[in-house]
Amino acid sequence: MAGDGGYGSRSQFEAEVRWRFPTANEYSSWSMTPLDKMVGNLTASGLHFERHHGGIPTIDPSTHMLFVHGKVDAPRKFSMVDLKRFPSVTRKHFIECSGNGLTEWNKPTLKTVQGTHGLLSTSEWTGVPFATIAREVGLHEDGAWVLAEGSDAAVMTRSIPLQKMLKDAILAYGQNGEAIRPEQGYPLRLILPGYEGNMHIKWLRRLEVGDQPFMTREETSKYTDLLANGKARQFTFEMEAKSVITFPSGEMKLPGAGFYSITGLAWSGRGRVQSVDVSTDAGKTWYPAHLESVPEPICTIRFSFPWAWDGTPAVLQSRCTDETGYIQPTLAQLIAIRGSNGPFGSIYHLNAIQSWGVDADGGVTNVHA
Ligand SMILES: Nc1nc2c(c(=O)[nH]1)N[C@H]1C(S)=C(S)[C@@H](COP(=O)(O)O)O[C@H]1N2
Ligand SMILES: [Mo]
Repeated sequence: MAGDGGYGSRSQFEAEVRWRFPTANEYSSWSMTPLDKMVGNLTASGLHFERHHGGIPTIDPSTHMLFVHGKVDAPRKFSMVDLKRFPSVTRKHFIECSGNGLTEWNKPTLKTVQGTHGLLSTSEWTGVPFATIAREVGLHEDGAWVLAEGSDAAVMTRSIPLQKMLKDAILAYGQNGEAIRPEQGYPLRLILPGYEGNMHIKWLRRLEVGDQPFMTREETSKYTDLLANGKARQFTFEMEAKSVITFPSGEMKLPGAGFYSITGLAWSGRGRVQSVDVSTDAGKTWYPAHLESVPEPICTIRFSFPWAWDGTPAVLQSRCTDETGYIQPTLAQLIAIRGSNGPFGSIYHLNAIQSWGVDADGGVTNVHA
């Protein structure tokens, strides 16, 4: 199959694929990255997780337009050719769906790390900073929010603080050195470093500058966080620091006592990962893990930790601290603030410490510890 030239594919011996979470129909779907099979911290484009509210539109880039209007001096339509004439930036950032782990609030539910954490992926994104386009159209002084709209059947829309848009938002057309994949928003998507996944509007067709949030479906009926006191928190933008051990993880089997290199991923929507600690006794003692590359802002990093397993039951955990000093909470600490899932509980933004139980026979399972 492999030949000279053309568009390459991976080895016939490499078979890992995304796992599609069962949903009522194919138009609203989640497919999760096989984090347990990955090396390094970047995600191959073909394994980047997918979250679609209304399927994947087929968009011809030669006719696609981005309309920028509202509180601006010169409303304008930009073609893809127009956008590519501006200087670009290239940055590695993770995207995490705020629903990542939503099954795990009450009891350990999904069996593998692909299920518990696979709505997380990292790509290198290339595109035009929104700040460049803002200078081009001229912002009114009373502009404070930007509505971003996708051209899929769901017409996904979110309100974004203008300050954030000007700080680091990218109108991205590139992913890992080539055009963004259709699943990721071809030909144009918004990248909002560190903000919850649903705000990174795919198939981006419209940006409207306003003086207040637009109160769309995704920020009133969806994507609010019901707190323990019964009040809902709106606009939880930043994804807090989080980490997970990917080896060993759920459904794996260790062949016997001896040396293992525990490894996993850590990330924070607020900046760089500062350090990662690992525990093999359910959080009683913590040891610093080794970071396998230089931390980049709002990007995953791989960590590792040498472990001599004595063959007795163990509970493995990792804990991320980011550059703001924030420490990833335990599930109990998080639930104390947020309440538990159910009629008065939480769905989104589960960033608690994950526990993997290792049995005496080497079997690894998802546990709450
Ligand atoms: N237009 C549009 N943008 C969208 C979505 C969508 O359904 N339509 N899904 C959002 C959600 S909920 C997430 S988590 C991310 C997922 O990005 P990915 O599919 O590239 O991983 O895209 C966001 N952007
Ligand atoms: Mo999402």
